[in-house]
Amino acid sequence: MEICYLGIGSNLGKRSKNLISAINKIKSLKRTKVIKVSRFFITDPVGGPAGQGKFLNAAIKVKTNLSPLMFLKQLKKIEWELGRKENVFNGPRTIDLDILFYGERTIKTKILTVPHPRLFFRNFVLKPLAEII
Ligand code: PH2
Ligand code: MG
Ligand code: MG
Repeated sequence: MEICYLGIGSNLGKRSKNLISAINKIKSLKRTKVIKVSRFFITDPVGGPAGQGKFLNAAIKVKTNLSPLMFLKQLKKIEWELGRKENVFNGPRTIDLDILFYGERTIKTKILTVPHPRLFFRNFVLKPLAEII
């Protein structure tokens, strides 16, 4: 099993409900265990269109036997199930699930880059991550 860290965020709809539902769905993924969940942080939006609402952000630690691309596919499915339709870059979203680290691997494909390429510039990721790492 590989240890992975995920960043999660929401700034549309019931933000804490969205985070909790996403975490529960991740808990019920096969070959995957949620080990730690950070507190939920209210954060100012970074980038994206002006005037979007504040985010609720958290980080979670999981163990998984799913391959990185299979894991990504499952996370995208959860985003979709929770009603994510928005596609504006850095824009408002009901739920965003990002793979920050997947074990010690570095991955660079069209659909997945790990470690997450913007993680190191984003306090809304680093703060919750620091709490659980
Ligand atoms: N996600 C983004 C862009 N900006 N800002 C905050 N505060 N929190 C986020 O999760 C966030 C963001 C793109 O995924
Ligand atoms: Mg993101
Ligand atoms: Mg994302």
